[in-house]
Amino acid sequence: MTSHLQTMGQQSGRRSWAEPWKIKMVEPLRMIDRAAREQALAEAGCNTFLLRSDDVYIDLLTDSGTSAMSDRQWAGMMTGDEAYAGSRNYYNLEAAIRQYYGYRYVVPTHQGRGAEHLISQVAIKRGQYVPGNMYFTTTRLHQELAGGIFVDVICDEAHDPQSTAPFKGNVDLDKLERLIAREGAASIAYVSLAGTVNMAGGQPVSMENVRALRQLTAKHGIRLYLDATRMVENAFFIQQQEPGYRDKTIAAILKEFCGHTDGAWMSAKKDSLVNIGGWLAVDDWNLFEELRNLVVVYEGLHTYGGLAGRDMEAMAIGIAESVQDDHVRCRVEQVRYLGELLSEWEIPIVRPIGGHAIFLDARRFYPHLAQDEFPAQTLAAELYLDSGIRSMERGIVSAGRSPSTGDHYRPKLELTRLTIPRRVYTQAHMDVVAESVLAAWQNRERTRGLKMVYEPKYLRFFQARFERL
Ligand code: P71
Repeated sequence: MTSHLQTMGQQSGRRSWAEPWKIKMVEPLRMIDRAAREQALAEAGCNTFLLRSDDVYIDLLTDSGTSAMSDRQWAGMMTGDEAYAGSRNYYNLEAAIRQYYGYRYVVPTHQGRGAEHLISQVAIKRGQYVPGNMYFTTTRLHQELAGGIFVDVICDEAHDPQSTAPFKGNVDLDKLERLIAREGAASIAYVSLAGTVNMAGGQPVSMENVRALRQLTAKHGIRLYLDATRMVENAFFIQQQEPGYRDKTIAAILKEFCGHTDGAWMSAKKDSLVNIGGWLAVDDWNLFEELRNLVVVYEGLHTYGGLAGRDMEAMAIGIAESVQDDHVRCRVEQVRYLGELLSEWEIPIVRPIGGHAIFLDARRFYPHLAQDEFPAQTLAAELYLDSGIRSMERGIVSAGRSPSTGDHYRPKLELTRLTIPRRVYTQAHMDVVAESVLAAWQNRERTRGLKMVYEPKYLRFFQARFERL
């Protein structure tokens, strides 16, 4: 062949692979011009959460609730049993969770934070510690609202965007042991473990780590609960990277991993390919009784938890689809494709490339900006101005303030997240995104920061407003 053009596979010296689906329905995209984007961004207080989605071209704000459902899921929606109590779809959901995650008792919730609320209220006593592998915004807030004190026990590598350790989501067992020795096992509510740690860049936890963690917590009689939101993607990394797992299916790895924990909460809006939904599942009957009593106060009866029957059906089907090996590979490899392009162009991103998103290292885009000038928020604004692409700040704004000192938490990681919805965008979209990031990178030295002009009390990143300096 004389052509210089190479397929994706040829570029990496292998046969190409493609999405394990074809497209049956499309949703037109709209791109407004630069002047309109300037105006939209100003009206949004330079906060991408406050943009109207009609003003967004490629929406990489989040992979939460933004995935495309399959024809089977849509067909399932038509079989919704909208009974107030005992809906058939609840039992289908329960069966899917038992089959694929392995927990016995299931409480549906409207989404992940509904489940976080319940487990935090039931399992935390005021003043107890909740060690976890890096905070997540809503998770930590519910733990704190229940009177818990979050303690970060993730390995140090997780806080270093340039460390290429393969399992940067791992708990540092020494940190946890020191906490137990200092405070006593009785002062620890439970260990809060997340699969593919979101705020660290979608970094996985190894099977070896969860096994060791299980041993340690069991020795001290401490419960271990899992944030299973992106656990399927975590299972893929175990399959690809951990010795002994190459020949196991994602489904088998998922179940083995969950088997080392006492229960899990889930935002099904991610892995499970639905637009809304979540759950909480445990093995302990007494705990379950408390949870399903509390769910009726905040979410709805324990057989719908704030969801319509049709939503539970879509979730049950989505769970089964989500653990298919070809689906997960395609999903994670698409993220990797975007990341490798950016890396090739020497644009600083968190390495290794995580499961659900590319995290741009805003500190290295804008070394001239202080953290109080919100580098990651600035980069999100710049990307939107360049091309209408929407990303999300994951730095000092997301970290919020310490409830005890009132000062900003100052995370080491100052990141802008390009989050890829599942089964929604194509490789061509990824190319357009990469070129927009390149434009922001080339303009980095001329870029000025932001000041915060409005700060809400809870989860400030959602509604805070900024002005350009
Ligand atoms: C994400 C989200 C959605 C979100 C939440 C807060 C701020 C910005 C965006 C939600 C998660 C998550 C993990 C690991 C629990 C939740 C809450 N992530 N655990 O990444 O990633 O679930 O949104 O269904 O309530 O954009 P919920």
